[in-house]
Amino acid sequence: MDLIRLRHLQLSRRKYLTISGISSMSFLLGGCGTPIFEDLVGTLSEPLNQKIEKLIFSPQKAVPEFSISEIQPEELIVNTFRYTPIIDIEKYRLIIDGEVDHPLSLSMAEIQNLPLTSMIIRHICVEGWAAIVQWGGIRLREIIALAQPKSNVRYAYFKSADGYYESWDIASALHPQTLLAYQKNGEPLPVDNGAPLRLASPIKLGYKQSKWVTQITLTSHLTPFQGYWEDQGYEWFAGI
Ligand SMILES: Nc1nc2c(c(=O)[nH]1)N[C@H]1C(S)=C(S)[C@@H](COP(=O)(O)O)O[C@H]1N2
Ligand SMILES: [Mo]
Repeated sequence: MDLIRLRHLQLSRRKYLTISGISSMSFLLGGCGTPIFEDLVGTLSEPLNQKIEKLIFSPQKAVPEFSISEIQPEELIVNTFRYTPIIDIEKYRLIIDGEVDHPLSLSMAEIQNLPLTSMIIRHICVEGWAAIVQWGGIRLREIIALAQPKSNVRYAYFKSADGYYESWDIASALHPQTLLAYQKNGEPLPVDNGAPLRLASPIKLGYKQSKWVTQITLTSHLTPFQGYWEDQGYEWFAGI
């Protein structure tokens, strides 16, 4: 009886999350006739709230990186648990919403206009393999800063086009080596590795690094849905 009730609550919660995701998305897409990139540049000059600003500018320990000769192109195993989604790049938008002053809806062209950061790090999967990979993309902290998060934001939720979902602590999301990557080993990111946009970071295990990210929601609280693997018993923080 209790178990069934819990399951039911989880299901209705899941339904609610989906619906609220869709309605906030149509709000974003429908709400503005002005060129988004001009809006974006406008927000760059606005001050960030002090708490988030402190996290972004406080010296976070950089993880040592590898050299180009150490890249292991054959070692990165495609690890997809559901299916590889088909994404129309012309229609693709990255949504950034939640407890923010400037919700965003960005095309890949707008994202690729932002500064490119490249890093060579080790990807570690709990299934017992690792690979040294070069990732190129935009620092997640720069996108988060553009959205102007409110000072009570503590978590970032990531929704993926294959139904995968993840949540991260905000400090890890704001780490300078946490990227939204669209390049792998100097080439455009292959679809199997998460194109158009995936998370890449040397401070988290492989399952935290969502592929095919479509939505980032900044919140002050964790929901009962913490991540695709976490909800099946994997550790939430999953730091390296
Ligand atoms: N959307 C999505 N992201 C995902 C996964 C997935 O199945 N779906 N698998 C995760 C796991 S366990 C790992 S190890 C890495 C694998 O990335 P790769 O397929 O590019 O090697 O993606 C992570 N991100
Ligand atoms: Mo993994």
